[in-house]
Amino acid sequence: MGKQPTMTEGAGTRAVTVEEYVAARASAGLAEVFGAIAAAARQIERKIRLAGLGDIYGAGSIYGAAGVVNVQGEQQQKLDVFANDLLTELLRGVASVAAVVSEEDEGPVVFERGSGVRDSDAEFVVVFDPLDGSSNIDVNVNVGTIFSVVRRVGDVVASVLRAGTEQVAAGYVLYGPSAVMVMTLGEGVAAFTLDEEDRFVLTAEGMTMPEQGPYYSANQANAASWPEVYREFVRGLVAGELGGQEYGARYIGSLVADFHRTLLKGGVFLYPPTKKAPRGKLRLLYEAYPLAMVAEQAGGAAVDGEMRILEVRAAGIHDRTPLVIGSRTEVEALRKAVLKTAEEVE
Ligand code: FBP
Repeated sequence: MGKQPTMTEGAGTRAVTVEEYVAARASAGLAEVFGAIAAAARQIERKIRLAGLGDIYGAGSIYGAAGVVNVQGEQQQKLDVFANDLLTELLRGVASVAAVVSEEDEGPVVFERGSGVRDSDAEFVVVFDPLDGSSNIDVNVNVGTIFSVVRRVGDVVASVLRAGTEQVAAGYVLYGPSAVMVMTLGEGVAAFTLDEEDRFVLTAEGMTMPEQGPYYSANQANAASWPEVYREFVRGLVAGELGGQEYGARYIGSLVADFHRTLLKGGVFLYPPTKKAPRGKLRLLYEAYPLAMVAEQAGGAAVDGEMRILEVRAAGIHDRTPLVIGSRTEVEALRKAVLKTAEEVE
């Protein structure tokens, strides 16, 4: 994980916050965006950490369904709604943000800027999955927030429906034993850990994903409904056919947690097309694009089976995609196998 980066100031050194890190490398407007995401993440982390106590302190449980079905047709969890409302409100307070697009909302939430804020100031659109891994919220397993920042070019929807290569920043916050924000501005990957003073401080820089890793991660209960090439790929991994590497299986069922392990340890996470979800289950704009940018910036790769995820164009803000992401060796091997199968079919 590398040396603990600090900022030398006078005689002493002190930790670098994510806001300072971004301000030193990008615009003040983007640093404010990260400030709002960090502020939301602090409150979400606290809510999740104390969630089990709700009943005891009579606050009522924050666990469970909110009784509303979201645009995905999923039962919204109370924590989904809490995280979504919080991120939206904190980003509304940032002048450089024109609008947000969330997994939980049908369409973009466009912020009406009062007088004194020029339209051009609102240069960003922030796209996010406020709480990823909903099925794990109530069982105290790691969940996360995933975010992507794009430049607004005229219409908000047109701005976010451009290729993933147009992202100016991306990342996620993992709410685990410690809360960690992993992000990229397009020049490498850095991690920030929530400290006792409630700040996200820099704990790793220039993070790289191993070229090949010891784990594959997939919901194998779906394997019978995967295209044959994916079943054959996993069989080959387990049989040690990819350069003799031995593989163990790991699947948490929270994308952020499964990706974070893959970033640190290497290997591959895959959510192939299934009979139930022939276009994949995971969402392109606020799950695949941001994680693909982090993966590539760390020397890894991400494809939809055939294409580089960052070059896939979305037709709608809630588009889904197959996702194969992780170390370059495994992802390239899978892509080659899928392309070969496609050629044979032609
Ligand atoms: P949301 O919780 O944000 O809807 O995310 C989808 C997700 O929970 C991912 O975090 C995870 O990788 C996947 O779905 C798990 O799906 P499954 O239960 O089909 O394995």
